[in-house]
Amino acid sequence: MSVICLKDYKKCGFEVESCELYFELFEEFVIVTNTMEINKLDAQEKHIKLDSQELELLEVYLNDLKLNDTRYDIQEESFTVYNVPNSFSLKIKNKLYPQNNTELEGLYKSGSIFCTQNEPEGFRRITPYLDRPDIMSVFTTTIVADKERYPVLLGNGNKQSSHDLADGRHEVTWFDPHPKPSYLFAIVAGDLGVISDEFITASQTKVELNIYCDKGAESKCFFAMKSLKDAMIWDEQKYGREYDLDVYNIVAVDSFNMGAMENKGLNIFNSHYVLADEDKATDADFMGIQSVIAHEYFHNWTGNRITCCDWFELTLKEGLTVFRDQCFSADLNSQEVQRIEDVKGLRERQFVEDASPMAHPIQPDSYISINNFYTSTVYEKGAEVIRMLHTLLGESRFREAMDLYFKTFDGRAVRTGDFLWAMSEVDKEKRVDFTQFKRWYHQSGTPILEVKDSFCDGVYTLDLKQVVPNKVDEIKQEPFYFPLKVGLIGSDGKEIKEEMLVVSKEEESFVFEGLEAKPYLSINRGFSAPIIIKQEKNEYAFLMKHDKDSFVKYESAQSFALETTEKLMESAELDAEFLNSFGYVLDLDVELSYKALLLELPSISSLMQRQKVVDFTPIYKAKERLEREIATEFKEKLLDIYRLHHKPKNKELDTVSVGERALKNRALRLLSSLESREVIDLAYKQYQESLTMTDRVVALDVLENITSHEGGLALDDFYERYKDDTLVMNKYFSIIAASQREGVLLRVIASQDDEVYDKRVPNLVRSLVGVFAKNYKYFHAADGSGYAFVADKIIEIDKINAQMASGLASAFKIYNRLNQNNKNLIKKELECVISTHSLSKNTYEIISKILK
Ligand code: HT7
Ligand code: ZN
Repeated sequence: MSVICLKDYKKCGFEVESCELYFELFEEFVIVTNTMEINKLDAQEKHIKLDSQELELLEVYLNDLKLNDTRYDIQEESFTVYNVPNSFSLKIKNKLYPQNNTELEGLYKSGSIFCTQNEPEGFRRITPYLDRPDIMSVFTTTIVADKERYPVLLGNGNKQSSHDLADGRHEVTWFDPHPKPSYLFAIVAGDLGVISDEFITASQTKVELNIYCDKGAESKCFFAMKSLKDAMIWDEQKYGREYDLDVYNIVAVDSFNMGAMENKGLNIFNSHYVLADEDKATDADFMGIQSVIAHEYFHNWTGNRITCCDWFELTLKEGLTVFRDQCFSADLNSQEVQRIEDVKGLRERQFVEDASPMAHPIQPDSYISINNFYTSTVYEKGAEVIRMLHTLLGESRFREAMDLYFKTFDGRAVRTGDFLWAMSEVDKEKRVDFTQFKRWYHQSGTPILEVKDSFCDGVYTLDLKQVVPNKVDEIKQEPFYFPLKVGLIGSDGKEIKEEMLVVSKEEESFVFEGLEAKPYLSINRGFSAPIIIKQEKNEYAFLMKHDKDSFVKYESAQSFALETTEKLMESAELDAEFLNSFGYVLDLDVELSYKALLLELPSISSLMQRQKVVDFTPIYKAKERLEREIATEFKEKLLDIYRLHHKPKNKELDTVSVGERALKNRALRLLSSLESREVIDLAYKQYQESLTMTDRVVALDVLENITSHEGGLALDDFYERYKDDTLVMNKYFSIIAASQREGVLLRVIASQDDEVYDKRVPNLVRSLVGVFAKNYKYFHAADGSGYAFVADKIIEIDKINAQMASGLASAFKIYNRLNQNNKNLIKKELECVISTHSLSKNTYEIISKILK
């Protein structure tokens, strides 16, 4: 398999001045005619080699002259035209079969809707092209189709013309004035429902807003529309960025490989991130919609107007846009909850990736399939790196730098180095050593900061040691440069001071003078750096009570629970101080969603990450024991919380209502470990009487895990109610696949035969097989049955959709951390997968890295 390397980048010898595309859509095939005006930039170039994949070529014209096949050559991944002049018009006609396209890249069909997905390399499956992000061109798109079947025909940019043709067909032409790379190209054709609205920009331009969906689902699009308008205002106010076309179209489709795609003026979304109403979407689903709608909108500036020079620069647009969407969600909802949720996500996904053979820097230096690099590292760690710059520079300098970035690079394909240049230009006080800071872009792994402190004669000293892991290939890495927000708190609980330290050396000390007594240390406030803190002595109980920093308060509760669970793995004694602190939090008067987070016990994944050799059985046992002890000790308090906040008829989405549901459901989950009749009744009643999907799904999940009788009744009821709604059925399959009850694998296997299940729909595969692969108890079963099942699925799905298959394969990335028995079992399965005939390069890349 060929490896693409960062160091091999070469500027293209040609530019595409304009690209006119003509799509003739039929039921059995599609004819694409692509007319490009091309200029040579490098006189040495004799032939033009375009990217092309699985295309059936019909005709080729150079400057209107039809070429015979001696003038061009079509290979597996390219199409070359020989001896081209300095400037020329190249017209290529080819044929596609979108109805057979199960990879969901290029032009494909989601149900009866024609749609496209071109990032990163889908465009070459539509027409031969210089399919790389630094080739930016002006596109005109005409779509011709049967008017009755496809009344809606959409393209990028603004609608230019439309008219009816003979035989019941019609054509629509779209023109996008903004030069763009091919990965942002899109078309959609279908018989779609729509909701429309408008937005007046700060400079008083009217923008038409449309959200298209399957007919009948229109009423589920209003929250997405509200989120879009919120995002448009936010980007104007926060970054001075206005929208730049007459229309902004969003289309929701069911078959989609990822969350959504920021095609210029024509976003295409996984329907999961558009459609929602209170009866069928959870509070978390609503938050997901708000954040993904905003993310794609923000890409219009950070991604589309300024794009990436090559795919090694992916984090330039993704890390920055995730940072922007995180700040947006924090501004609209709760700063403290958003920060904690973001850090939780980072640790569950990115820290695990960083500790695995798949670890890579946010700017990788090589890849086999770029599709494998849409990772948590590039996205979430990338966002943390931007956040550190924001912290180091401060809000107003950061904004100044962003303005400079937009002004300097608008309309260009650039590199992270260009972004860092803009940041450094505003750093008048020279706060940041950018040379060292750049290591975050090129080094992988999560640094550990070992912290020791001492107090003598009024001086408090912090001794810090950075332990930087080696790269996957054992190459030594250098210390990082990062902001470390610390607070010192007096024994009376009063804040003494807060400071932002800048850490840059392998070992360094910071002193704080003039103190009366040794203070309590609150470290990495707000999670100012994406690192792991290791302290000799921890003051969790004190910090849970007195720290004003909402993140460190949460962190202390988590760490206390982690250590308590670990102690339970070795002894029968439960730490009484932990129970006291937990009781203290139960009585806290803070925002309810935040309180629900403070009461959350550590996940299996976070416990697993701390073990040298992972053994899931003791982890599960200790966690279950801790839950039971807490529920027994605080049964009455938890019941009081439950009763106080259980409002089954309330469907509102305001902060208090969402917080009440989060908190009372936390109480219910904790109580469920008692497996008592009282709790079963409570959960069953909640399942039956609640009007929100949040409450219904939590109750169903609780019942599924503690009682086969009521669990079975509720699950059957859920199935009957929602079997016609695929989005809700994803939740049904996930609950089965994540269940801790025995016999899960057999139920997962049986679910594949359910008439709702379809292995060609990524959401369904992720909900069933993907969720099962995260069910540590059964995926890692000692008899190897979980591994064998998932490995079989990888082989099967790889033939349908390589991106989906490689996503499943990454579930095996904790291979090197497991005990020898599990390792042997995995090895056997993965060796079988990797030897499969014509395995995709996506899956090959992941498995070969794991087995290395
Ligand atoms: N920029 C997009 C990344 C993407 C994608 C989206 C949908 C289907 C396949 C895809 N491949 C890459 C999504 C984003 O980050 O906004
Ligand atoms: Zn993105």
